[in-house]
Amino acid sequence: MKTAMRVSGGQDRAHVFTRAGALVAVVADGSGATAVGGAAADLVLEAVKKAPAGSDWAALLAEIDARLVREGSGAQTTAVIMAIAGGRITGASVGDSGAWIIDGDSVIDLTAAQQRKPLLGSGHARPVAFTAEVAEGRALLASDGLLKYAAQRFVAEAASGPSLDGCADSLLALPRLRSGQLPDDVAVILISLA
Ligand SMILES: [Mn+2]
Repeated sequence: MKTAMRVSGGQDRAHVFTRAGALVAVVADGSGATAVGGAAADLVLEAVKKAPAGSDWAALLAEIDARLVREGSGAQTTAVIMAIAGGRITGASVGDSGAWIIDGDSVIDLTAAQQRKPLLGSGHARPVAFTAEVAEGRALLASDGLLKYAAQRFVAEAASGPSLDGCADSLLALPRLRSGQLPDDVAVILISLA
């Protein structure tokens, strides 16, 4: 499976890797003071990298929530994890980062049932798992810097071009203001499912 990833900076993080035949993708958007929020997002990435490919992702997010509380920095973060293996998608999320399946005009928000608050690090996060069959099209993981500031149909259109890298560039450009500034940091991973 081909992938493309873009991260504008700040406290947003993204990582995608393959292990034991599974593709695993994760986006985290840290909250609070930059260094602290970024560290919380980094912790999510490190935990996902260490987890077995077939992990219970919601349970892993609950563990991360507890671990952030134990560390006592006050750091909080969103997280969305997606694993693709054997024709199935499994994942889990907390916060307002999202995961979509885009196939032409059809958009399925796998994270529609997620709990936007409280975040990981609150000690009260409620991770919600999702599953789907792999079909045609593309999977998108993104922080709210994209999903909150660009209309769904424009995101779907930008994600559907012929070149995955071109699509990732287009997605990063979507929320950009006329001044050239981004209203929020953006992390995006695009995965070709075909
Ligand atoms: Mn954000």
